[in-house]
Amino acid sequence: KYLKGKNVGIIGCPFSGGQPKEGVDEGPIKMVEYGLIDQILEMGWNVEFDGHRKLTDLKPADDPNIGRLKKPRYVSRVTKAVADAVESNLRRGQLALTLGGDHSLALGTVSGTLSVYPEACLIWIDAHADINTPDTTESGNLHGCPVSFLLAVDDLIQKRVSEFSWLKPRLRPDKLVYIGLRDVDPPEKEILKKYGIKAFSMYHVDKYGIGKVVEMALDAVNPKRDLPIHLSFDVDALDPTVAPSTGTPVRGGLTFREGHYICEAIHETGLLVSVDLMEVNPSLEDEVSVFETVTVGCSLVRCCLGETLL
Ligand code: EXY
Ligand code: MN
Ligand code: MN
Ligand code: MN
Repeated sequence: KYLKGKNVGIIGCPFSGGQPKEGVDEGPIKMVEYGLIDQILEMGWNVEFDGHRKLTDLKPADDPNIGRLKKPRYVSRVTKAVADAVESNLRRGQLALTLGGDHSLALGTVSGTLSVYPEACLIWIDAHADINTPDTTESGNLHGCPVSFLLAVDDLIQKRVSEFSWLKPRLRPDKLVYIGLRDVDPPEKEILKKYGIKAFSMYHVDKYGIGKVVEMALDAVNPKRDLPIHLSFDVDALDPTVAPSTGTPVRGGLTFREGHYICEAIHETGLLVSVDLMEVNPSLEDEVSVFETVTVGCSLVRCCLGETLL
């Protein structure tokens, strides 16, 4: 409906600055090495990919904490560049596919999407809510904060740091929905409650089944099924037995099929304009785990592009 034809622009983002573990920057590199581009071409898509972004060039010489926030300048510069890349892909009629990298990158991807499609809804698949503010974050890791920076609510905007002044908070709380949550910090729960943000935790997946949950999630943010969709998929939403090589694994996650079903069902709406696949860290765990995590990342992406539907 929003995109004409099967054109995808891939934004490879080797970036780990939003959290402390090295290796997550290798996630996009490994997904491409494992053949993701060819797989997408074989599905009949036109693919634009000019290699991974040189994001380390943006690293400032000095980047002291701002309050608790770690590497704020680096994260800000990188995510600004990513926002511009997503915006440019969308303006050229391509689906924007961003491969991470840590989830702070969503500061850029979601901003880019909302600058082209202000009416877009955001479906966030994650074990975590990633909605800490500069005040509530205990870790100071920006991959735990992107959603609070994106939200268009006055009392969060006041708390923002000037370093991120490029970022226009445009996301209305009623356009955001979560699936897969199971490790949410107490202040994050307060924020979800305060703004009435719809969230389907693993409890709801167990209770209703994934089919019903995706339907309810779409009903919440896209009741007429007419708005563009940004899907931000953190691979740690999957159970660690399915995707072990990730920095913040939490037991009790989505099964292989539940994860894929979400991507298939969202593809099926015909409304998907922007996809993030984040937090694959090929330097964690053993060789088999890395293989499983990278290949599941690739197959989730393919399902977003329609692979498994008949
Ligand atoms: N809530 C914790 C924090 O803010 O540090 C953990 C966040 C993990 C974020 C992962 C990537 O989704
Ligand atoms: Mn996340
Ligand atoms: Mn997560
Ligand atoms: Mn926690």
